[in-house]
Formats: sequence, C-alpha cells, structure tokens
Amino acid sequence: MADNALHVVDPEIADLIKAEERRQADTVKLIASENYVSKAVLAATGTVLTNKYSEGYPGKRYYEGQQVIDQIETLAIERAKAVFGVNHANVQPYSGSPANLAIYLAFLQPGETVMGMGLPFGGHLTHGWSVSATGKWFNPVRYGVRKDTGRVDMDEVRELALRERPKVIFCGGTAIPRIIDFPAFAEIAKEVGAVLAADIAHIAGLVAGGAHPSPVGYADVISTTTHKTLRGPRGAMLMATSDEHAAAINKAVFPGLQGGPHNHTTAAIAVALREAGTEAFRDYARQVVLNAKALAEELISRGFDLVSGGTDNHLILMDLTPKGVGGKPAAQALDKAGLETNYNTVPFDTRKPFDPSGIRIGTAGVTSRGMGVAEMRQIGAWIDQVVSALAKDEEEAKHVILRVHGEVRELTKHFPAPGL
Ligand code: DSN
Repeated sequence: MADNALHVVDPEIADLIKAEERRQADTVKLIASENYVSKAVLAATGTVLTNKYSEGYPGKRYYEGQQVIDQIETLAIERAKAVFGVNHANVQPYSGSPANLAIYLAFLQPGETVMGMGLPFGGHLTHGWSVSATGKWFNPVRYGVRKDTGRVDMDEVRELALRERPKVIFCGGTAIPRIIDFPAFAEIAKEVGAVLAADIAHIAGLVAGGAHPSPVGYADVISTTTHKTLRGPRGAMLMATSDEHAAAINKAVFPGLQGGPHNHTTAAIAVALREAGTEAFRDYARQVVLNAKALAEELISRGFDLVSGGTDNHLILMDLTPKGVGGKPAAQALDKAGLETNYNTVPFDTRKPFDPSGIRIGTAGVTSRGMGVAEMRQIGAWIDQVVSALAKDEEEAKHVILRVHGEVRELTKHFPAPGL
C-alpha cells in the first residue's frame, strides 16, 4: 500500500529505491559498518511515528499526545538495558557522532583535554580528530597502535594519560580488528580520574551476542550506533551504569544537543533490540566472527598484509602496499565486481586519507545473508583475483572484474538478504 502510494506520487524516487534494493541484493556487502535490517525493523521505520514531536523523555514531555510514544520509548530503553546489562539507556541520539558529542557536553568544558585513538589508527572523527569540532573546541591527545604489532600498547596509553590528565578517555573506534581491552582502559581512567567512554558502535552486535567482551562494569559511559553489527535502523544509544553519569548524559542529549527524538527510529531500535535478545542473534554474532577469521585466513594465505595480522571481531583492515595497488583503485575495482568495500587509511599510512593504502572489510552483512566459511573462502579468492589483476594490467583487470561480477551475482541469488 505505502509502496504503491510512493509509485503514484513520486515514481522517480520509487524507481531509485527499487534500483538500490536490486543493487543491494546483487552485491556482496563487505562494508564493515553496514548490515541488512529485517523486514520488521524496516516496517517500524516507515510509520506514522515520524509525524510526532516528543521533546523530553517518557513521562516528562513538552508536547501533548505522548500516550503511545512514551510506551514505545520505554520499551526501547528497557530492551537496551536487558540486552546490554546496564542500568540506564538513552535511545534518542540521532546517530553516532551526536551521541559522542553528548559525552563532551556532559563531561568536558571547551578547551579541556580528551584522549582518543587517532583517526588513522582506527579511532573516530569525534574522538578528538583535528577536523572535527571535538578536535577544534577541546584539547585532544591521541594514542595509536604499535608499528610492530598493529595493536594498542596499553603502557603507552597509560603514560600519555598520566602526562596529559584527560577528563575523558575514549576507547573503541572504526577500524580496530582486535578485542578492546576494557579492563585495562578502566584501570588507566581510574588512575587519572577520567571518565571512560567506550564507543562500541562497530562491535555492539558482537557484545549483545556474547562474541566480544562487554564494556559494562568498566566504562562509565557506553556509546553505540544501532545500525552496524547490532542490525538496527540508523540511530544511536548512550548507556551508563551510575545514576550520576546517566543524568549528565540525558541532559546533554536533550535539551543540550537535540530537539525531538525520531520516534520511528526509536520504535525500530526497540524491534532490533528484541531481535538482538534472541538465541538466533547469539548464533549470528558468533558466525560473524568465525566468518571474519576464515576470510582473514584466506587473504593471508594469498599474501595480503592484514593490520595486526588478523582479526578478533567482524573487521579486517588490509594494507595493499605490498600488492602494488592503492586502496582507492582497489575498492573501486572490487565495487565494479560486485564486492562492496571502502578504502581506508592504515596505521602509519604514507598516503593521503582520500587516496590511502588500505581497504576495510567486514562480515556483518554477508553473515546476515546466511553465508558461512565456504563463501568467505570464495570471497577471499575473488578479492585476490581482482586486486592481483589490477596490479598487473588494466585490460586484464577488466576481464577479471566482468567474470567475478557474474559469479558474485550467481552467489547472491542463493543468499537472499533480510529485508529485501
Ligand atoms: N562511518 C562509520 C564507519 O564506517 O565506521 C563510522 O562513523
């Protein structure tokens, strides 16, 4: 019915949405921060809830007519608390960056020191990177990874924290293939009197499904998007254990940074959290990691240089320098072959962010389609074939891309994506 209305009112947009649906069905999504939501999550997103303003929180709103919305937001909050084992959850942040900004507003004054992982090492823009407001309006200090291991050196983090005395320490990021050592970060934060913020946007689904250690009991505040491994709509949440931290966060989100929450998103987050609380989701989270490990093994056996030598989670970061190809042309060639990735800086990258040395891949999407270890081996072989051909000769690469594209389309037919 709704689909029909769209076709009548705006066939141009309706056709483009159909085209995107076909594109998503026919490609192998290897973008580490993306996933496919279920039909139930999609259904909640496209509803009349988008018509309603609800500034405030359940039971304390600035607009009337909240009889239903209060129930929806309360359900989302209760489910977040149950899935992650926290005492408080705020489900209103519009996305990951606004969620992280709320942490600044809650715990820092402009000019004060924040410590986070540098962007080229796997951190996020909002962890104090120079081009972000967080790097301009606060005093950022940054840790990285060791050159020899590709992993965070906790002694270095401790030394930096003792020297710089940050008020907030961020752990987590966007291109970290290894387990985040929450207990070690918590010890350092305690030693220097900092608030520890765990940004688990990438791994939230793994944490919910028991496939990655939880920051609960270690981090003072937990920030996450809801649309990556957690497989919900585009949105975010902030969680805390203590009443004091939760009160500061709530005040920062509204009225500090945002107006009315996006109620259709809140409902879809509630649905995703219901799904994330099931045994099937635990199996999914485990399989995401098994798939990433299998894909990493396949790539290593084919001579690829993986940052940190492998993965513990859903994500693989590869330095293509030894293959003689830049990350950007490789990602573009892979996309033409139906393998969707993103080019990415690697630690100690000598190239520019818009033309870096690496590509980042992840297994959240392909695992949602039911693919397993055998398919990961096949995908690893395709990546190798495309990248190796590209390194050799552009003409040969065109033929390889065409062949792989055909094979990818054949494979995707057997693994329908949820929601499509
Ligand atoms: N853009 C997200 C990612 O791709 O990891 C982070 O904000």
